[in-house]
This record gives sequence, C-alpha cells and structure tokens, in this order.
Amino acid sequence: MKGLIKDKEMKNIDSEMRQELISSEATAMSMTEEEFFAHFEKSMISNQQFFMYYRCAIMEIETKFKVLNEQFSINSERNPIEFIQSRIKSYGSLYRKMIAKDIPRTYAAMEANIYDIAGVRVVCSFIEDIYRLADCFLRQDDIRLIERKDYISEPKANGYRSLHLIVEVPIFLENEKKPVKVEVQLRTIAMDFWASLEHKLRYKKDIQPETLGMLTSELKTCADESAALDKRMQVIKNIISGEI
Ligand code: 0O2
Repeated sequence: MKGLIKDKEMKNIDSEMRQELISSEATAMSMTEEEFFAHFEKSMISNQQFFMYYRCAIMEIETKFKVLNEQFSINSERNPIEFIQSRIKSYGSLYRKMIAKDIPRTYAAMEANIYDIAGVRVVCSFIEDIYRLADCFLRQDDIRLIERKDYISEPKANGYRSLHLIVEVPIFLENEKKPVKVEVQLRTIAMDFWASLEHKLRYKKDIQPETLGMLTSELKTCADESAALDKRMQVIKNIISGEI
C-alpha cells in the first residue's frame, strides 16, 4: 500500500483516519467487539503506524538487554539472561482491557492508558541477576521509569512472582523522536515456568469449581516451593563463584 501512495498523501490519510477515530470517541464507548474490529480494519494505515511504534520500542529494549548480557558475560563469564520473549498485545486482549478499564476505543486513549501494548520478558537463571539487570537498565539516561512493581519481594496472593517495569523509551523516526511505553517483565526460569502454567488455568473455561479450587491451591504451593528453590540455587551459585 505504501508503494502506491506518496508520503505526503499518506500523512494526510493518516491524520484524517486518526481524526475519524478521535472524533468518534463519544460513540466509541458503545461499540460492540465486531464494530470495533471493523473500525480497526477501516483505519489500516493508522493501525499499522500505531503498532509500528511499539515494534520499534521492543527492538530498542531488546537491544539494551542483549548489550548488558554481552557485557556481563565477559565480566562474570556467564550469561545472566537465559532468553528474551517479546510480544505486541493481541487485539482481543487490548479490547478486553479497554472494556475492563472503561477506556475509549481511540489510538490516543490506548496510547495514554494501556501500558503493556508492547511487552518484553527477560528470563534469567538467578534472582540477583534480575535486580542487577534492572538497575543497569534503569540507569540508562534515555529510559524513563513510569512504574515499578516488585512481585518478587511482594508476590501476588496466587503466588505470581516477577519484577515489572513500565518504562518509556524514545524511538527515532525520520522526522521525529517519539517516547513509547513498554512493559518489561523480569523473572527467573522457575517463575516463568510457573506463570505459563497458571496462565493456562486462567483461560480454561470448562473447569469444575472444586477442581479449580484444588488446582489454585496446588499452584500456590508450587509457587512457594519454586521460590524456595530459586533462593537455594542462588546460594549454591554464590558459593561456587566465591561470592560467599
Ligand atoms: P498477557 O496475556 O500476558 O498480556 P494492568 O496491566 O496495570 O492493567 P495489572 O494486573 O495491575 O493490570 O498489571 P500487572 O499486575 O502488572 O500484570 C500485568 C501482566 O503481568 C499480565 O498481563 C501478565 O502477563 C502478568 N501477570 C500478572 N499477574 C499474573 C498472574 O497472576 N499470573 C500470570 N500467569 N501472569 C500474571 P495480562 O494483560 O494479564 O496478560
């Protein structure tokens, strides 16, 4: 599509479509899911541009963690990061969040109110690596911290553990520098293993209440046991590396 339209025309179309979305704010609150998706289809160019910002922000954040991983691997002869996973929030998940938080279905409202459209998950072997990486990352002068939630020191009631950082990172485009929000989740392999299993349970619909209760309690026990394991593994690693 871009090849057929000159850049200037494309900007006009984009701003018209943005306008259309923004001016429809009053009716947007009453849109059904189908109407919302149809609206998104119609404004394809704005849509592509909107998500492009978040894809670029993900690239910036991933690079920052990969650079830290490289440097740490030379200084401490091991890689603190096991793997990095990134995702753009799906339409369905975005839509559910807009309903839950009563956010108007506009790009501007989504950008202002939804902080995890872009998500980067950094999975480490050890808890200490999480805090060390997070500190180094947050000290970078182009990163603005918006919110920090430490679910490792204060786990959720169900046992969920991770360190969450909502940050703003600038992306450099042809004619602008744009700050974009990204949610960074840092966790250990054990926390990640637990969270992916618990996530499956959350989206399981056809489950009997008593089975759900039993699995929820079993998952909480697993979370506590795997947190204890994370701590013991950290101590073993520190002894091996002569840190204690
Ligand atoms: P998905 O599918 O990963 O995108 P907010 O984001 O501020 O509106 P909240 O609950 O205050 O809502 O944010 P929070 O607690 O920081 O959680 C955001 C994300 O962390 C979730 O995104 C999950 O990825 C993860 N998370 C938080 N709590 C749990 C939990 O109990 N279990 C699991 N498995 N993951 C959790 P989404 O949008 O829920 O899902």
